Amino acid sequence: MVSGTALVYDDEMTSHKLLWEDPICAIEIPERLSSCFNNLQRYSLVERCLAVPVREGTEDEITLVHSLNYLEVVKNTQNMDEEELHKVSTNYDAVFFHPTTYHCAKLAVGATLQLVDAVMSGTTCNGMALVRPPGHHSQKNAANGFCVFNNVAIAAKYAQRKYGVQRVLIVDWDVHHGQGIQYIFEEDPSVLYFSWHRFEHQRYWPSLRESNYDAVGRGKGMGFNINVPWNKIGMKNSDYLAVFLHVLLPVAFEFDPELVLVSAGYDSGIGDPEGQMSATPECFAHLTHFLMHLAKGKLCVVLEGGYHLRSLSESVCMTIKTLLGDPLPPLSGEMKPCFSAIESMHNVRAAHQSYWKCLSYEDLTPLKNLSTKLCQLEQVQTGVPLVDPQEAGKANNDEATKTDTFLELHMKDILSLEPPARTSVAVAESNVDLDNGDIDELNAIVREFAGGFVKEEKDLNALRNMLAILEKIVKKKVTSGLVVSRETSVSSALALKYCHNQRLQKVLCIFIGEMDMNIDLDDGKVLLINICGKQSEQANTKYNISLNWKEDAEGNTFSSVLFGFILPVVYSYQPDLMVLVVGSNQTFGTNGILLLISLLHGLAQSRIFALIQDTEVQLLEDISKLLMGDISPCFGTYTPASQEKIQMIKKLREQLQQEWEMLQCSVKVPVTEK
Ligand code: X5A
Ligand code: ZN
Repeated sequence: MVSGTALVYDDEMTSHKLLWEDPICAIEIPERLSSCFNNLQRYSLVERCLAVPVREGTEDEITLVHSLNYLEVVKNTQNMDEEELHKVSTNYDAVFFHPTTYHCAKLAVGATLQLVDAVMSGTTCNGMALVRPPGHHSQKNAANGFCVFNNVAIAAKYAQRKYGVQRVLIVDWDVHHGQGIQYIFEEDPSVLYFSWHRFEHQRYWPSLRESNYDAVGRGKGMGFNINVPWNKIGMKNSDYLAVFLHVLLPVAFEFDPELVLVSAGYDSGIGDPEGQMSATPECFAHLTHFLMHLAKGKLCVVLEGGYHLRSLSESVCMTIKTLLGDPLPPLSGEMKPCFSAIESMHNVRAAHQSYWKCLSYEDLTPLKNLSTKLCQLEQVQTGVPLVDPQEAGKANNDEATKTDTFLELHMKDILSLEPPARTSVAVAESNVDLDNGDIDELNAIVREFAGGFVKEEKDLNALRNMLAILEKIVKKKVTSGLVVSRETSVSSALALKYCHNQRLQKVLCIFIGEMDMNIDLDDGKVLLINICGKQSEQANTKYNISLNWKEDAEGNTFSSVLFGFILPVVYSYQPDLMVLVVGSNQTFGTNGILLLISLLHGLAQSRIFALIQDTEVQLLEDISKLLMGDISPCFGTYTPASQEKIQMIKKLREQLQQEWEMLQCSVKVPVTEK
């Protein structure tokens, strides 16, 4: 298995800087890079990565995307004086040149390609390149928006040429639209480009018609360009998560890329003066974690924007920690997308439903009257007071300091939750170390709740050992545990009872297979999701959900139910502990179970207690390897789910989206408006 994380960085890229007064470009400063690196050092993350040296990108590499003519223009800036540099800069929108810009821009390209080489050659599994100047706005013939050469676009073409990669996914989580990348791959179905961006009905820079959701690509590339416009500022963790679950991930799993590149701008994070969004650093850990499940983990993250130094550098650290395999802090904030985000998702899903099987059968019509459009009209009518630029500058400064203070505390909070050593694996027959006092307590629970089942000393021993493992998780001595059971229904009921006695507030129990026992649900303290091949007679309720799912023999259809239903529900619930049971007659398939467990690592600080039926020998081996981090994810080839399955997910979403709000991804349009 390939492991390890590459870090590509060189402080030479800090020499490119703005030499004159320009309020628009003033935020793209060298400290953006150095503060990221310093913070990585503070968290001792640098030494955990493989240091990969930078190099200059060659002319052949740069012209994979840019014209020779434009390359010459940039090259000529090397020997210019300030006046000439200023003059060339004014030929472009929001760009500055410095005598070292050409060199730095070549290093930014080369650093990105070094990262692609490390990952594609199998030297490391994933990695990040910290580069300046950024790339995603630059175009064949033009610099734009602080960007000179399009690092990520060049990397995609390079990987295709050098390694024969067929499909590349580019995820652009920068708060600006990477129109440069869109233009370059618009007609190319081999590169899927996804971008979310502040849009505000085209009022926000770069204010392009083609940044809207209906720009889906052209010619053969139709369906391979996904734009999610944000029509409001203040988007938060749950809005970003919802778009990943309901738009990007289902499509990305269907696309099945062989390499994932991230245009990683952190101006979409809290405190950024450009983005004005509210996503906190751990949100980027979750976004990264999701993407690590594609392309056999081949993930290259490349810095783009990000202008609040503290927010930027904390978010970069969260990204790299996640690439290294550290457990994820829980995602903070209310788990409910805002209405404007739901409208955006609705429209993107509508625009793409004819291109992607995972979105077909949705029967969505794009919304014409967006709620935010009305708001803006009202604002115009009532006359919004004009802001004095000096006052606005002060307000911005206050905001930035407020975010500094907030992040100082917030990072301490979320990182103090770091779980202990990883996994304790035990089979039921083995003896587990117990403190003397605990034995009596555990014996008592077993007698009380499973007395009828215990026929021999062996059974008693097995259940007691199971509880001992569970206890280690509850008392935070280990992160996860695995137990083999002869009778999963009895064991899981007992385990849940134990959790209840321990006063755990929220336990998620996912039971895969046939459950032949009623688990007594204490309202809200347990959320039970039963996945089995049989239709349940009982109607679904908020805390007791039954999913009838039979995985097809070949391929995987489970990603649709994972992203479309299970994860939204589970993220809405935010459990403290997860109990995963694999009983007999499971119909979810090994790959489905492995992907589920792997994705659940983003919740409950990775605390997973797995209970496996003793007949499932192969699964037992795979799950224990997965829990110990010994296998890299590979979840079988995507097979589109049947119409019945997608209709079922849609129905479940409609049924439960008032209770579990992360399920919301479309707007009910009154019949009169259709
Ligand atoms: C890379 C990046 C932003 C340019 C903003 C110009 N560019 N107003 O974030
Ligand atoms: Zn940006």
